[in-house]
Amino acid sequence: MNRAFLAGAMLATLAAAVATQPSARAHVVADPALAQPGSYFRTALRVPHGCDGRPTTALRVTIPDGVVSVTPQAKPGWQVAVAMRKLDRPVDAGHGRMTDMVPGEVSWTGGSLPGNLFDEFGLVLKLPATPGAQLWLPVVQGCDGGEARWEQIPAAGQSAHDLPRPAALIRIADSSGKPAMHQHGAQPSATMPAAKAGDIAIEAPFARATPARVGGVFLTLKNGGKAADILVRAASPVAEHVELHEHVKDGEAMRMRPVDGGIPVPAGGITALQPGGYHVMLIGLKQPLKEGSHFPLTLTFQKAGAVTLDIPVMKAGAMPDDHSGHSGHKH
Ligand SMILES: [Cu+2]
Repeated sequence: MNRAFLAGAMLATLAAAVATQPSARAHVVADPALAQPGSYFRTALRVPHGCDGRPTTALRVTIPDGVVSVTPQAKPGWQVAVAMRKLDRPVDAGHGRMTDMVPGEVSWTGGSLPGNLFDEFGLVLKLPATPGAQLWLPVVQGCDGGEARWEQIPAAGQSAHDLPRPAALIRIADSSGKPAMHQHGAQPSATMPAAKAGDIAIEAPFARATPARVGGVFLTLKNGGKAADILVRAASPVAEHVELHEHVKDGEAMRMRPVDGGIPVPAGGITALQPGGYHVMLIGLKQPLKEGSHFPLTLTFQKAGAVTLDIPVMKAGAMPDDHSGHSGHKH
């Protein structure tokens, strides 16, 4: 066999591989996709490209039955909306609260994502406590002069791989009792980022359980970038107000007060929000923070933008070293 022939054959194989790849990798998917039953689950819909090269200008996702609350990610340049829908009979929305209004659709509109770039649209969803369930999230990707409908749900015995336009999928871990992360072989650890916003990794977030109307959230911010950034704002649906606080010495006493101008995260540096120092203050809690529960918190950085993460509630008086940054685990 001569060299030119071999090279030609290899090129043909390569061309075939490239030609078949787009359908395999180009779907709109939820990532991560494996969740724990009943958890507040942070995921993102990844839009891998435009519609036939045209820019993406809208993304609409239908929220499946069993999801009682959703917090979408704020994205600069996009309007985000949650359309609610009314149920025939009320369901438990968590903490024993009953509701007949649940999220029906989340939409991001008004932006423009170039057809050759990808982006992610984040969501925190309160998932049903149904081990082994599959939640399909139909997505309509609107583009300049067209759309792509990712709405196909496989029938029994069918594989999503056989569908040209499958809906996004969230799988709820089975009843083995193991959290979803363990099933991927990953060990929870304090150095595993709970979330990332641009160059900022957010590690080991936790709140302390409290029966009071105020609570604190603690976490570590690591700036992997070459520019300093500032945590300018925090928000959560569990509290009426959320403030960024610091502890200062007032005579002999320590007192806390809102920080002036946000919490700095130096270029290449680490800023710890910990008891006795910087912290996120939840004021006017709508429910007591119960150990073992979770809630969403959105942090907004001046440069890195906004990110929503899931905050596990640890025992009253918990310190950063008490836990792994992963909910409910004691070591
Ligand atoms: Cu405070």
